[in-house]
Amino acid sequence: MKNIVILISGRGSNMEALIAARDAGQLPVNIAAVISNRPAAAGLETAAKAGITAHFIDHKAFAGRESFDAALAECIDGFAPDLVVLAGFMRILSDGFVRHYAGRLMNIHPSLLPSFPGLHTHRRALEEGVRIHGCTVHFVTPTLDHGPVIIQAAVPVLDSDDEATLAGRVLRQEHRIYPQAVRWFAEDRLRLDGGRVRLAAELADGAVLIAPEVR
Ligand code: NHR
Ligand code: GAR
Repeated sequence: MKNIVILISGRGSNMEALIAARDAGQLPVNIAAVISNRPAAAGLETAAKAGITAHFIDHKAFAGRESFDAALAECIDGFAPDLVVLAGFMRILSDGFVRHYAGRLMNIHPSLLPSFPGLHTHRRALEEGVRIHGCTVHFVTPTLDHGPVIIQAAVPVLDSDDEATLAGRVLRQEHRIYPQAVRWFAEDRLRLDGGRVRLAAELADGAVLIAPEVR
């Protein structure tokens, strides 16, 4: 079974969705650790209560991004993860960090990329007057919010929406698509093909079928 490490900064509801999928037998991964860059992240307590190793590495205790990223990578690598999952992680990561985890670093972003990379996506979607908004799971590359797309979900934008109602509608979809994307990774079904993600057909469980001879 593959090992994953989840990085959070706050509430951790996407992390909870992954834990719930695992508990329901729908996500065959070992959640080796949850790490936050914010000591006060509510998700740390949620993880600990679920029996998952929970650490924080306070980015404010470091002189710069490179030294924080080095400490973060050292902590992550102690768990030997096959996949690192950014779940509401709010620090931009340096090129060196991203290259170290190339092909095994995923993020969920609260917009339909390539629209609205960066922060405050729901506010910006409302300001632009778009009628369709959503969320994206992608592999992380050094260019912020531009890596290969794994799965997206779309939601309508209603006239009655404010930032909070729109964020809530998107978040419910995040909780569906993130476990799905991580499950595909766990099943070894994601392939990169010239910057595009391909999904392999469901594989048999590795057994060799020995059929009776046909006479
Ligand atoms: N790092 C790289 N190199 N590439 C990506 O695609 C990344 C990444 C790090 C995080 C998540 C991303 C999102 O989904 C993510 C993707 C933080 C910021 C940001 O501006 C932007 C995008 C994302 C995460 N952070 C501020 C910073 O200075 C801090 C903001 C805060 O602490 O509230 O790092 O949206
Ligand atoms: C989620 O909506 C996630 O997509 C977004 O923050 C929220 C975290 O919620 N991520 C970013 O904005 C990354 N910059 P959660 O902590 O409850 O999962």
